[in-house]
Amino acid sequence: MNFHEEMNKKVHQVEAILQTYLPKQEGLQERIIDAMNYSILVGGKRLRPLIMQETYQMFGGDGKVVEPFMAALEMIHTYSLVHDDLPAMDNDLYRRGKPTTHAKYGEALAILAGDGLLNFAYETAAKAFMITNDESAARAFAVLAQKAGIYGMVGGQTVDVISEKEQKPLNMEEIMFVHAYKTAALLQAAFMVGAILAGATDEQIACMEQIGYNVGIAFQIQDDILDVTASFDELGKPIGSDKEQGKVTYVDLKGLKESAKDVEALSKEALTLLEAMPGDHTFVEALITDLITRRK
Ligand code: GRG
Repeated sequence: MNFHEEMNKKVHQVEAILQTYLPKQEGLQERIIDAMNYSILVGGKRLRPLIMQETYQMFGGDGKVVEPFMAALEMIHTYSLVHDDLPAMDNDLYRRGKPTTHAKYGEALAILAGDGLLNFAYETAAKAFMITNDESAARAFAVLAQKAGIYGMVGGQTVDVISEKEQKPLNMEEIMFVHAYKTAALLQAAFMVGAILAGATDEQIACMEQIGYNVGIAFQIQDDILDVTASFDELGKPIGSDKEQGKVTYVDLKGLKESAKDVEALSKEALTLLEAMPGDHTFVEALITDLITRRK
């Protein structure tokens, strides 16, 4: 398998699915819908919907019920980036090499576009209930909502923002909390929702949650490493932003070498857990391996 060719093919398939769930740019609210669709279509690796679809297929799922959840998760991820880039948060003008939503549409529209994406995500996920009567859809919906909310991404972002605004550097335990909630939670949702919809057992779902945790933490440490070692061209956004904001990161506390080792150990453990799961996981394995060495 040529991983990058396969990845490109799958990303195109995911984007075709996403397209079918985007809101139509019409009506008096056309401007906000334009801002929402710009934020989604401006690029991105589509990791979360891709992982969700792969996991669904791995556990034998072959229907369409996963599709509204894939779109919903990417909408939630996109809203989080739009809000994270706002002046009140990271105040970033570039993401994915393009102007951020507030840089292009103004701050008020960017706040509303984020709100619009979050709400539309749940409108979209709810379409799964029109595809199936199976209780797995309700369970998947609950996991998605939990991992995005105060017991997930919003919770992690809050601890991160408070530490930054109050200039109280985080200790290792708090950094791990932020990584687990802010970053890993949505990846856990991707691994878990796919498994739940395909009828995985509770034990298998718990295993997918752990894999999502490992991949999420490894992904975030790698993000911190890239923030000090990559270039603007590689990342499509300014580097050194953590330092500029006075943040203490995992890399500050453990050093580059140890951090890189931890990324590898976490990823290896995720691969071992994956081995015990049914179905074909060749692509997910390659994806996890690719994430360890990513430069963007
Ligand atoms: C505003 C509630 C709220 C949360 C914001 C997403 C986020 C939380 C903060 C962005 C900063 C950051 C380092 C988040 C960690 C997760 C992460 C690395 C997100 C970027 O995900 P990618 O690389 O993005 O999958 P693309 O652009 O490929 O979609």
